[in-house]
Amino acid sequence: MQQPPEVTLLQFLDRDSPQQNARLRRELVAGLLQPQAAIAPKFFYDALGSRLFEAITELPEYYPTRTEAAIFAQYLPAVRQALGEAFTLIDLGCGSCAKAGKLFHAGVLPARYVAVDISVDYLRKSLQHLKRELPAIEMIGIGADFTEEFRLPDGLPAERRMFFYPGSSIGNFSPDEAGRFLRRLADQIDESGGLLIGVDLIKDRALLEAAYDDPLGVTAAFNRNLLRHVNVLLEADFDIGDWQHVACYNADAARIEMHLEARRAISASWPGANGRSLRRFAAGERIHTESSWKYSAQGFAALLRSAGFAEIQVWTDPRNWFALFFARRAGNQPRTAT
Ligand code: AVJ
Repeated sequence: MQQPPEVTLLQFLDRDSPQQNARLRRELVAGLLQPQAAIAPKFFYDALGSRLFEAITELPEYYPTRTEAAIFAQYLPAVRQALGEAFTLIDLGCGSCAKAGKLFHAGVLPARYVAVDISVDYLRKSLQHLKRELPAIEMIGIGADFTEEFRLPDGLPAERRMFFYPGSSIGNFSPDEAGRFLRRLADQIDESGGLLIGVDLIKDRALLEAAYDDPLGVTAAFNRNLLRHVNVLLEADFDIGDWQHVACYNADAARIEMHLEARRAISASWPGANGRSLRRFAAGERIHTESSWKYSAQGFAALLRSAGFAEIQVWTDPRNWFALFFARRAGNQPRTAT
C-alpha cells in the first residue's frame, strides 16, 4: 500500500473540541437574538455547503471564479515575475488547494507552500494529494481560523513570504475590517514579501444580483443550507421550507447582502440554560447571512496602501469585472503592536 506523502500539519484550532463548539454556539445564539438577526458567513461551509459553493463557481451567472482564472491565465508571466524565486506561498483559506495547484502546474513554483484552512481534515487530504503531484515543494498545513488572531509558525523563513488570498474572500470583511486584516498580513512579512489577492469589482446591479441569485437556485440552496448547519450545531429546529433566499445589491455600501426571509410568522428554538430558548420571527423578517463587498480598483489600491503595502500592481479582465492585485510590503512602515 502506498504511504501518504510527508506533509507537516500544525493545528491551531480543534474544531471538534467542546470549548470550540461552545464558542460557536454562543456566537450563533448571540447573532440570532440580535434585533436584526444575523449568522456569520463562515457557517455556510459544512461539508454540503462547501460542495454547494463549488457548484456556485460553475454557474454561468457566477463570474468571479472563472474571471479570476482567466486573469491568472493571461498574466501568468507578470505574476511569476512579481513572485520571483524561492518564495514561500501562504495560501489563506486554501480549501481544495486547487488554485495554488494550478499555479504550480503552470510553472509558478514556490520553495515552500503553507496552506491555511479552518477545515483541518479537508486540508490534510488536499495537501497530501498536492504533495504527491509536486514532491519537490515543501508543504506545511495549518489548521487555523486566520480571520482571527493567527501567527505564522516559528521557524518559517522571514524572506519572500507571499500571501495568497484569491477569490475575493476579502469581500466578506467590511472595508474597515479588511484594512485591519491586511495590516496584520503586512506585519508578518518583510520588504521582500508581498500579497497576491483577488478582488471583485463594483459593476452593474443586474450582473451582481444574478451572480448571487441564480435561476437554478444553487445560491438559494447554499444560503438555506446554513439553517441545516445551524440545526446541527445548535440542536435548533429551523424549518428550512419556511425560509426564502434574498440577495440584493446595496449600492451605497457597495456590497451584496444575502438574507433569509421568513415566509410566515414562525419561531425557532434550541436548548438553553432553562429549557428551550426561543426566537420569534414575523412574516417577512430576515436573518442577515452574508455581505460581499465590492471595490473599485483605485479604492482597493488605496486600502492596500493604507495597510502598509506599496508597489501595487493590478491586472483585470477586459470587462473590468474582477481584479488581481500584487503588492509588496512598504519599507519603513511602523509595525503595529501585536
Ligand atoms: C467566497 C465570499 C468570495 O462573496 O462571492 C458566493 C461567497 N456567497 N455566492 C462571494 C458566495 C454567495 C463568495 N466568497
